Amino acid sequence: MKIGIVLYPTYGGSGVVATELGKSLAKKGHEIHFITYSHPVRLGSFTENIYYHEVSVSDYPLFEYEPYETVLASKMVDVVKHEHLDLLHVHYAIPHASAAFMARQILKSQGILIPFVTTLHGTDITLVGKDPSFEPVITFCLNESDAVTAVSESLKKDTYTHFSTSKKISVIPNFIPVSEEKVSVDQKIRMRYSKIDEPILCHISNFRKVKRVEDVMRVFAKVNAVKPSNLLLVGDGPERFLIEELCRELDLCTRVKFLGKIQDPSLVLELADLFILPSETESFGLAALEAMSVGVPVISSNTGGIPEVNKHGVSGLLSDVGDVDDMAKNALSILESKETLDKFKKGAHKQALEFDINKIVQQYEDLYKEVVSR
Ligand code: GMT
Repeated sequence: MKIGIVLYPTYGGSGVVATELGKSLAKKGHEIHFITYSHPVRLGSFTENIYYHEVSVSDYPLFEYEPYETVLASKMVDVVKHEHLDLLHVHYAIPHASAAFMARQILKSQGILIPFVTTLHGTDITLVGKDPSFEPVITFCLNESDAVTAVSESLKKDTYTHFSTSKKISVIPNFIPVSEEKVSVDQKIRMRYSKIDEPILCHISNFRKVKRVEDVMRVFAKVNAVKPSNLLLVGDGPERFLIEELCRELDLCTRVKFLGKIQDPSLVLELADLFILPSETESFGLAALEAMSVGVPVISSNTGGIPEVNKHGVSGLLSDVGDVDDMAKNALSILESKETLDKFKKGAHKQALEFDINKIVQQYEDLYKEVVSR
């Protein structure tokens, strides 16, 4: 099949999922055309069957805002027409599904039929809770998509709560390549960040408010007070400055390392003993799954789609949002002994296998076939 994938090319989970999906489909022989405004972070260099079409918006002196959606729709029309695509898969309702709708209508007027699949990742749905002015556009996009997927049962439920649509939504969760073999940790590298018997805790995010990185620091402070530990923070974003200040205030700087944005965080995760994800809301929690895939148990909040990924007592432990005391208690209980830690590490890895890339990508392929054959 020839598939156009429209995505946000950034470090965010939706961009990672869309890029890894395209790469995996390309390996299976499909021809993949990424359409977005800059080179997707996880795309890497030349890969067979993969094409990248950049959407560049010129600065129009007359307009205050750049008309990205219009330029994107024009690019989609061009790519579908000249590369003879069978299907468009857009990640996020706005502006990607609305641009896909426009492209589909333009192409229809030229006698070309192109279906589009919309995947909801969360922010487009939760956004409406904050700004209802988007509601009519998103509802319309959901209804007009040839198929809609959501990354968790929780997100599917939220979508029906926020939008008056009866459109069928298929749940296709986030995925990850999971190796059957045990990851062997490079002790030399590990010892640069921790003494031999000290645990390493880790958090990865875009440091948005919704991630509650302050809770990560407070949980870490409580764990470290009982059991000397180390914390690796990966990513960057609006809250980073405040978190660095808090780290100094709590006198934790010798034990906390801010590593910044990292293209492939799996190498950092392999060094860790625990992953902390205390988010306010999370439609899935890809970062937690990435940790679990290398056998790292997860201390998380029990919100949104997280409980569908992190199984309480198996791959980690869950607490109410903001309950840092409970999260610290849970972290210490997992770190209590080598036996308990090993039990959770195995549980995390086993649970990650449920979301192995080979199982999940097949679900997208089946959906594409069904949509194209209609
Ligand atoms: O978490 C973020 O801030 C990034 C965001 C995005 O849109 O890229 O991630 C969302 O999509 C991911 C992939 O489906 C999910 O794993 C994340 O849980 C979801 N983030 C939120 O719901 C806050």
